[in-house]
Amino acid sequence: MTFTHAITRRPGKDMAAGITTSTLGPPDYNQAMKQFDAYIETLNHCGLSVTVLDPLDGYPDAHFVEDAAVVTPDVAVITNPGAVSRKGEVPSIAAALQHFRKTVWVQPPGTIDGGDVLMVGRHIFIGLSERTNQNGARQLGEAVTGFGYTWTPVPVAAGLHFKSSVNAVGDDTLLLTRSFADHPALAGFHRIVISPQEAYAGNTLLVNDHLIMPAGFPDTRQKLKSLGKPLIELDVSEFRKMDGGLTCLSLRF
Ligand code: CIR
Repeated sequence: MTFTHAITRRPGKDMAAGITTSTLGPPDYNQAMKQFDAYIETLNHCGLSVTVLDPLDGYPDAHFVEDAAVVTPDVAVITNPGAVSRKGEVPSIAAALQHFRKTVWVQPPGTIDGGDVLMVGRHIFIGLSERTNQNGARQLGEAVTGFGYTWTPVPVAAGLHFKSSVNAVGDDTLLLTRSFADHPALAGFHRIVISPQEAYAGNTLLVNDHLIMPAGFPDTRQKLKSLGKPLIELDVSEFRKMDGGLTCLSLRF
């Protein structure tokens, strides 16, 4: 899929108040801003026109915009995020997306975070996690099947979201952690399995045939180099401290 646009949001000064399970310590705001600017520059370099929203007061996780919507070429599905503290992020993302797509809203009791949704061609894997429930997955599935998409729910036993561990790095190639390596739903793909000590590198982003990976994972870097695509490493250490990474910092479409 070729992307032309991205929506992002600058981190707020209160970013350290977001949800995290990490023990890496609090993020440094100034460092995070530098990393965010480099991320925007990289998306521009990959050919995207990037909308940068202002921080959203009172929502310290709001720069993880990916969780608030799922954007397909035909429709933008506005999510009902699984974390109560994040539900108020959704209206401003819907407002930004309505310039580009018709919007459909996931209704309670369905919950879904965009981080659980992986689109590979016209198939969508939907992780069932602490944030995404069966009802939310079904609502997303129903919103896109009319446009020729199929979908599969996949239980997420490890990591925050499905895409914390599994991402597409080519049309038929997935980069994944060992816990998903033998999952029957993923068996039809060529699979690149990440070594356990580099699990965070599973959050690698494919944008217009460029691979953007987190810096500091030499073994995964070597494996990805064999795909022959331009490979860009970005330091996202401050976002990692808040359980975030490369995919969650933008909506691409
Ligand atoms: C959260 O726990 O919701 C945020 N601190 C991190 C969200 C990361 N989102 C993503 O990977 N899609």
